[in-house]
Amino acid sequence: MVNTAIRFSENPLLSPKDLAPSRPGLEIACLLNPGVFTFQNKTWLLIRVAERPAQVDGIISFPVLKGDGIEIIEIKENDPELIATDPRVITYKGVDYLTTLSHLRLVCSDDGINFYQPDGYPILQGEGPDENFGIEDCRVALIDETYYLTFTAVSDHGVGVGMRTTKDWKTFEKHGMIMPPHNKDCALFEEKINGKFYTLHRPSSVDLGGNYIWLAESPDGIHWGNHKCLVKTRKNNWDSKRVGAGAAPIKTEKGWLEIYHGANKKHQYCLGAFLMDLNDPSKVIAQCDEPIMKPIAEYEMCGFFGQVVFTNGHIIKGDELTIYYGAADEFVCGAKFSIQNILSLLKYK
Ligand code: MAN
Repeated sequence: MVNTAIRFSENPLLSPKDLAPSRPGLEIACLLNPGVFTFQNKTWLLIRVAERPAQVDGIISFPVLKGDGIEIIEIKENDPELIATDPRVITYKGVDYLTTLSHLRLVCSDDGINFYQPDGYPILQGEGPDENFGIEDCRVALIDETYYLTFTAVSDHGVGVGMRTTKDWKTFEKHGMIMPPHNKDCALFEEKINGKFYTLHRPSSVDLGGNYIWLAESPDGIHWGNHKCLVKTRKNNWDSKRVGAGAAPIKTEKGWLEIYHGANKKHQYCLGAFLMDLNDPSKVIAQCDEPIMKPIAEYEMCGFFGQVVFTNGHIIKGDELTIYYGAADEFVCGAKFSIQNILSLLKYK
């Protein structure tokens, strides 16, 4: 692998102990996968905060949203009807649950390294029956002075993409579920192309097909159609099991550059890149063979779910791309890349 990422020496930038839980009785288990944006000359992260009660021996307990409050579900670890092989999800009596409940929290920074939670901004929680297992992994796209938030909406109905928009980060307009289950990793292009909005997204087709990156277009950024499959998993490769878009595609003179995550059968999550035609993003013109970033640091190898680097937010300054990323599903970290360097690694089709 060509290791193109320069990790922040201050990593992890944020760990679960750095923020306060949202309610009494819960602990923060993971801080991960922030959406990233610039607002009022500061760098902001919209972090996924995953919470659960303090765990006691022999019992798995986790919260789900119920009305305005939460309900704690407790299951004995030795219950024969429990399948708990993945720390992130369990199956009980044939029903799938998440082991943590996630909300989205804003933090900001003057230097992009030291973040704090500012007063006067709300916590974004799941709302209603399509979000009762929480909201996760939000992408933030700024289009014509409106911030578009696209996040994973999880419930017992499935995993889909929810959307809210805001201009001031204090009041939000809800647009409901824009991509029904199973779908996630929805990253809007930050400008229209030939008058249309575009987005990348990741439906999953389990019986035939797989976990592939798709493109969709829209007249208004909310209602999506003309879906096209763009990037598939590659057999025996680092991205053989699933691929999903990171943040908004980056406009370069060579095309739209997308940083994406790929996972293999062993659930190792790496980052890669591909390039779309500037005028017609349904044409993928180049892609990297090798990852541009692999989990190697201790905080990426060991945590809530090890061997993971996952990004869904970045800041661009000239050639410098700063990604913020979730490490081992537990910490928020940062790394810098040269955009030209990433472009030079792509193989044209
Ligand atoms: C997967 C992982 C988890 C996430 C769920 C629901 O299991 O990405 O982190 O909570 O899907 O989206």
